[in-house]
Amino acid sequence: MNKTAFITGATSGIGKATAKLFAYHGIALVLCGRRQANLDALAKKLSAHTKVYTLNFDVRDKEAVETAIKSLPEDFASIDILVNNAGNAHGLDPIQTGDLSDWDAMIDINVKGLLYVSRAILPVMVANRSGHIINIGSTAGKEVYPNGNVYCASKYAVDAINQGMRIDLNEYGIRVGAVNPGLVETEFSEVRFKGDELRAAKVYQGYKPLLPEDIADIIYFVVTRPYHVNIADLVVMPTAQASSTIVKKQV
Ligand code: NDP
Ligand code: 8X3
Repeated sequence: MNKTAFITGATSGIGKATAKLFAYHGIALVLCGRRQANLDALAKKLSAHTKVYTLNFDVRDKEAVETAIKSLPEDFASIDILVNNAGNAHGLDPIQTGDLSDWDAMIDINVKGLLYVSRAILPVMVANRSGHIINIGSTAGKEVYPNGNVYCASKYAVDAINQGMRIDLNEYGIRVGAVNPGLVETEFSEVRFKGDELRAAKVYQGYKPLLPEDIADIIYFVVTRPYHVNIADLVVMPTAQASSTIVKKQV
């Protein structure tokens, strides 16, 4: 496919799996994240299949976001597909004891970071009168669960931003849609539990969780629909999951 995709959070999990699948289909890639070694390793691997450029910035830093995106070489500057994927949960605590720095991280990364990146890329899409934005939300943005409070709020915000983008960009022919996964086995829980690998592993034990490749398949499906088809909002869970709190586990 003769297109260029800009993927945030490409250093692991859903973003990395999406980068791989896009590369195998010849989509040129701008891969973003903070871990340069991961970006370099992925770029090296995927360069056999497509053109790859890496950008290292923290989505919380609006100047860095703008500078990085402005620095894109001409070959990569005309973005057709933006996958707003960078994000994480930080902590799982009741509201009355939540850690303020965790709250800042979730709002700054999942909400403000997504906005900064979108704002920096949108002028090109508006000028081209075409483009496709895929916002990675969550079932946490559809249903609040115990101790999910601020993470859920950040993903409800992504849901609202997804709708708002679609409305405002309608006249420019830019497609906007969200993919909202349930439980996907990635580095997500390791980050949420601050490196506690045992606690993180337990989240995915006793049932078959989604894999990042499952979400990548869906994102690829979304971007390969004919132009008149916009998948506006999609929720996907493992078969074992019925809601944020109901997961059928083998005991
Ligand atoms: P991972 O932890 O595996 O990946 C998160 C990605 O986000 C990494 O590439 C990380 O890159 C990037 N990232 C995090 N913080 C920043 C930052 N400040 N600046 C730039 N990049 C950042 O988790 P997932 O793949 O699971 O998460 C991807 C998205 O999917 C998130 O938005 C998450 O909320 C969402 N999601 C995940 C689900 C799950 O169960 N796993 C379910 C529903 C939604 P680096 O550290 O290199 O900066
Ligand atoms: C990630 C899924 O259920 O851990 O967004 O919030 S959950």
